[in-house]
Amino acid sequence: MKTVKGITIVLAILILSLFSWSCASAPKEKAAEKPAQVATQTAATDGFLAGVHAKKQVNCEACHGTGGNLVDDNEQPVNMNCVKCHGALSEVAKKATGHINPHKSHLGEINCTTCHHGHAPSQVYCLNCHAFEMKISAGTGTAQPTVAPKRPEQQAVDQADVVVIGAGAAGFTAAITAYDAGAKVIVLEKQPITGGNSMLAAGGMNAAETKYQKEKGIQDSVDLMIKDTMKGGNNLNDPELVSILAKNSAASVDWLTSLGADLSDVGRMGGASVNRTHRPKGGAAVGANIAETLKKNAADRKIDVRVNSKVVKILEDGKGTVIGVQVEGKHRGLYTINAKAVVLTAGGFSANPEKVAAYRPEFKGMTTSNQPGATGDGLDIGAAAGGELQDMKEIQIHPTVAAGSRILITEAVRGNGAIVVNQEGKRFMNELTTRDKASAAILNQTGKMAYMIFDEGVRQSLKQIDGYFHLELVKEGDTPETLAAEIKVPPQALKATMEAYNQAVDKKDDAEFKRPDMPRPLRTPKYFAIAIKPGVHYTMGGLKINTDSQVIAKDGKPIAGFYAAGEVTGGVHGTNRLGGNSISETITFGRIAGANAAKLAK
Ligand code: MEZ
Repeated sequence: MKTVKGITIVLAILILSLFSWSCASAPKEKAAEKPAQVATQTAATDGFLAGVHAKKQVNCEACHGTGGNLVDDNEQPVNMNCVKCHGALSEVAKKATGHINPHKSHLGEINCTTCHHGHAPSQVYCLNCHAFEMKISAGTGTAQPTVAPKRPEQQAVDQADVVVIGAGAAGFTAAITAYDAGAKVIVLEKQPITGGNSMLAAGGMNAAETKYQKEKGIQDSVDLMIKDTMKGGNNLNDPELVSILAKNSAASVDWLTSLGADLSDVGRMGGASVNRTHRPKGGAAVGANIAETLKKNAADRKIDVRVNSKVVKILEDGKGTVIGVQVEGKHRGLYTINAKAVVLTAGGFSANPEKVAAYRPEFKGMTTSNQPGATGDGLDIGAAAGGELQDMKEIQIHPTVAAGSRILITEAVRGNGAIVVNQEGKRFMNELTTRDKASAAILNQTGKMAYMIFDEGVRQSLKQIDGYFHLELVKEGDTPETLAAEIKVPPQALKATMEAYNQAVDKKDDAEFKRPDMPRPLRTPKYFAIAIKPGVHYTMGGLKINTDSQVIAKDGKPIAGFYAAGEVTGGVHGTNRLGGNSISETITFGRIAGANAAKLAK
C-alpha cells in the first residue's frame, strides 16, 4: 500500500486538545445511579476514550445518559454528545492541519463513533482502504470482553411494512420509493456508516435518451444501450433484465435529479458506443453526490435507518413467504423485525478474498477497489432463504486500480483521453475496450502492470482527477521525456507513443488499436502518469430476480415477500459489467423493488 509521505496526521493531538477543552457544554444531567456495566467497563478500559474522558471528569452519563441505558445501535446519544462538546465533523475538520484530513472525507458526515470508541481501541475507518500515517487517540490496547448488557427476557419485536437490508444506493432508493408509496420502512446496515460501494462509485451512471444527452446532441437509444450491455456481458446477461435497465435508465436519471443529484456531465466508458455515462458537472465523482442526495432524502423523510445492524436471517413462515428478519444489533443484540416485505440490497463480495478465491482461484491475493463491508453476507442469507444464485464465478477485475493500493482510478480518465502504456513505454490495447479485455491485456505486460498517461487537458476535464493528486498517486513531467524518466520507462519510446497517439487523434483513426473515441490529443503540459494494476471490482453473480425484482427460488418461482436489487443480484451483466451500469442498475431495480414491496405491504 502506498503511504502518503511527510504527513503524519497526529489525530491524537487534536483529540487530546479537544478533551482538555473544558466540556462546559457536556450534558449536566443529574448524576443518577451509574449504569453498573458502563462503570465497570470504564474502569477496566482506562486507556480507551472512556478512561480518557473519566480523567477529564467527564462522567459516564455525559455520553450514556441516565437510567442505565447503554447505547442504541446508531450510537445516537453518544454521537450527539461528542458533537455537543467537540463540534460537528465539519467543525473539527477546520482545526486539522495535515495534508490528509480524516474529518473531511468522501464519506461525508459520519458518526464520531465510526472511528472513536469508548471501551475498545479507536480505529481510523479510512485505514480499511488507505495507508495514511495516522494515529488516533486511545488507538491501542486490548478491548475487554464486552459485558453483555442486561436485556429483558423477551426481546421486543419491531414492526415494519418493508425492511431493506443494506444502505447503499439500491437500498436507499428502495427505501425512499417504498416510503413515498406509503410504507413504513426500516433500513438495516451492518457497517457503522451508510453508502456502501455506491458511495465510492466514480465514473458515472449509464442512461440512454436522457435530457442531458439531448442537450449535448448525443444520439443514443435504448436499443443501443441494450446492444452494448449484452455485447459487454458476452450475451450471458438476462435480456429481459437488460431491457428493463435500459428502458428505465432515463427515468432513473430524472428521479435522482428530482431528489437533488447532479448528473449533468456526460462521458464515455469502455464498451459504450456513445457518451452515456452521467456524472456531476465538471466530472466529479458520481458516488459521493448520489449517496449524499439519497441520505438527505431519507433523513428528510425520517426513514428509520439503523447502522451497526447486521441481518443474520431472513425469516419465512414455513410456507415459503418471507415475513421479516432477525437482526444482530451491535448494542441491542439479537432481535426480530416483522415485515410484509423484505428488500435485499446488500451488495457483492469483492472485499471477501476467501469467497473470491473460492469461485476464482486465479484471483487469489489480488487487491480490491471495494469498501470493507462488501463481503457477500447478503448473498448467504438470501440463498439460505431459498433464493437461487446464478453466475457466481463471474467476477470483474477492474483494469485500473492504483498500484499497491485499493484506490480505483476511474475508467472516466481513459474515457476523457488518457492512454495506457506498459513499462516499455508502448500502448498495447484499445483503452476503451471492455474491462475483461483491458484487465487481461494489462496482466500480460511486464510486471502485470501499466501506466495511465494523460495531460493537463484531460486533468481539467475531470474534477475527480484532483483526488489522485491529493492522494499523491500521480507522477508528473514538463515533457513526455521527463515524465518517462520519473516513471522509469524509456523516454524516446514514450515520446514516440504519445506522438503516434496524437496523430491518430488528428486523423480520427486509431489504426493500430481501434480505439473508438479519442476526445483530445495529449499535447498540453504538464504530463502525468499513474501506475495501475488490475483489482477485484465487482461480482456479476448473485440472486436470481425477475423483472419485478422478486427473488426467484430454486423451483423457478418468485419467493413471496422477497425482493432484491443491485450487486446482490445476478443476471443483469452477464460475464462482464460495463462501467456505469452499476449505479444505473441500483437506481432502476431499487425503484422497482421498493415500489413492489410497498404495493405488497398495502
Ligand atoms: O461502473 C463502474 O464500476 C465505474 C464507472 C467505475 C469506474 O471506473 O469509474
